[in-house]
Amino acid sequence: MAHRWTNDMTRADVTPKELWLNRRQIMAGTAGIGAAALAGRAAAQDALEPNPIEDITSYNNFYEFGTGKEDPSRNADEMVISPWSITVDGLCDNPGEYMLDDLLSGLTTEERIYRFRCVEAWSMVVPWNGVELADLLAKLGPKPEAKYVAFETAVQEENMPGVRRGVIPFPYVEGLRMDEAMHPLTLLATGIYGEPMPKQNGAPIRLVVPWKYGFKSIKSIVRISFVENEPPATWNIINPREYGFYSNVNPTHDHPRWSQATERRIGGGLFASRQDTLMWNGYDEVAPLYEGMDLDVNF
Ligand SMILES: Nc1nc2c(c(=O)[nH]1)N[C@H]1C(S)=C(S)[C@@H](COP(=O)(O)O)O[C@H]1N2
Ligand SMILES: [Mo]
Repeated sequence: MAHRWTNDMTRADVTPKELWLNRRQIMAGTAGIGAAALAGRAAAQDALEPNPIEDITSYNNFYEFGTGKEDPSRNADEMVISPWSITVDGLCDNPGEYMLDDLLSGLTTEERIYRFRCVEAWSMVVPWNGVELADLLAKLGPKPEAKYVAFETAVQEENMPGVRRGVIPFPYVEGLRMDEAMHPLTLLATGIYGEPMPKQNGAPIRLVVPWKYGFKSIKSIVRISFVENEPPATWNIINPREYGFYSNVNPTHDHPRWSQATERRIGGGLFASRQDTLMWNGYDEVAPLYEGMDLDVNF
């Protein structure tokens, strides 16, 4: 276990399911090109190369702790994460206030290396561990009328300088359509590199939706609600013209103020250069969820 997440991890070190997921990512990103061309293609080359933990924990967005990329690593230490309870409410069979451990008991822990793409056009590769959101939702028993799942972040005013300054409206809220929430790629992550989730990354539990821009991946979750109608989402409330509810990674739909065609991979080294952004962030298997939708309207 100690060596599982070293940076020179080989294919032999990853679980079969993960290997399968990552192989599909690579194939999705390189359809139709040969081995030689593949070697020259950064997006495919780095698909399995996670960023070092130092990158992942020092360049963050977590506005509860300030708007600067270094504010979360500087300020998140004050957040109290134990005990942690989550309120489950709305259209489900098992609402209630649960201690985090009880909520997760019996669920299988997964290890997944995912590309992570921020709407600001930077990206990383992060080795998450956590549970499939689908497994938890199944345990909570969604009623047929539940069409969406809504999430809410903790507000600890005394421990969160960004909340005290009111840099954006809090609590931070997000939501997914039920089929997005049930997709096997969608994780509730409880750690990185096999260690408990660092506070600046959303301890003790945060969402990870790898085909959507980073802001959909809400941190430090204290409420999960099953609802009938599209729930509010923080960036969509702040600026609906720039941030839609779906927020699927889409290189052909530019943000009004900048291009989404390329991205800058955070971190030094060989792959730090700009690279093409892939449709669905490379996770083509989600395309059927949006069949028949106009992605320039439902952006
Ligand atoms: N509660 C909360 N969740 C949040 C944010 C935030 O400000 N508050 N920022 C989002 C944005 S914009 C991004 S890019 C990711 C960053 O996750 P990371 O710091 O783990 O890279 O968290 C998302 N989740
Ligand atoms: Mo972001």
